[in-house]
Amino acid sequence: MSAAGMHRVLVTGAAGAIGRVLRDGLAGRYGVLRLSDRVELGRLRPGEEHVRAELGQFDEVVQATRDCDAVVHLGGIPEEAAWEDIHAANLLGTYHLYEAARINGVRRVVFASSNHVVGFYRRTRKVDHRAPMRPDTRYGLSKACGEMIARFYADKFGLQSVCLRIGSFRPQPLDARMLSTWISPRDTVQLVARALEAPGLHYEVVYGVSGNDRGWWLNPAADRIGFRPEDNAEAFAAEFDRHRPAAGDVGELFHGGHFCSQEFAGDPGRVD
Ligand code: 15L
Repeated sequence: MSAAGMHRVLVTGAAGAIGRVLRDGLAGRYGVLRLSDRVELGRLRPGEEHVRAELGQFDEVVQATRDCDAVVHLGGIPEEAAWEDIHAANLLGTYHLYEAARINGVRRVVFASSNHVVGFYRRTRKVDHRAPMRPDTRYGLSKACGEMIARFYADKFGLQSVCLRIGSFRPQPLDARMLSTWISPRDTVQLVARALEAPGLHYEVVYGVSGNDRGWWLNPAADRIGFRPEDNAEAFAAEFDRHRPAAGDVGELFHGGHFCSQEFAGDPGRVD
C-alpha cells in the first residue's frame, strides 16, 4: 500500500536532522523512500534506496528525481553562510531540483523553506503566509527565492508545491524564542505527510510550527492541507519564563532572533 498513490518519494538532504526523523516517521508509508545527500546515509532499511546527488550538478539531480511521484526537498545549507555557498546549494540547487522534477514528470514538491523568510517582523505582530517577505539573512533570502521558484513551476507547469516555512525543529525548545517557533519531530512528520498527500492543491505556503500558545504565525493553509499539530511548546515554558532579554539585543525584537542580529548595521527603529 502506498499512501496517496505515491510509489516513490525522494527526500533530498536525507542525512540531515529532519531527514533522519522522516526516515523513521515515513517508513513503510510510500512504496519506496529514495534518499539523496552528498554525504553518507548509513545502512539502508527495507523500502529505502539511495541515490547520491550533488544539488549543484544538474545531471545528478535529474538522475535522483527519475521515476519519483514526489520530492521532499530538504537539501541545502540550513543557516547563514557566504553568498557563494548559499547561491550554489540553495538557489541553484533548488532551481535544479524543480527543473529536474519537471523534466521527470514529478507531481509534487514539498520545499523546506524557513521562518527566516519573514524574520524581520516584530514579535509584537502576528503574520500569515500573505505578509510580504522580510528575509533576515542571505539564507532567508535564498528560501524566499525558493518559494518563488516553487510558485513559478506551479503556475507555469502545473507542478504542485507546498512550501513549509519551518520554525525551530528540535526535540524540545531550547530558549524563550522557541516557545513561539518550535516544531516537534512528530508534528514535522505529520506536516510532511499531509503536504505530500493533501488532495487537489496547486501551491501552498504553510508555517511548520507546533500548536504553540505563543506562536507568531497565523496558519490557514495548515487547515487546508489537514495539518493538526499535537505538540505545544508551552509544556516547556517554565524553563524559560525567567529569561530576561539582553538590553539592546536586536535579535530579541524580531521573529528571526539571532539571524536578525548577525551583521546588523541598520536602525531597528525603522524596521517596523
Ligand atoms: C532555520 O531555518 C534553521 O535551519 C534552523 O537551524 C533554526 O535555526 C531555525 O531556523 C530557527 O529559526 O530556529
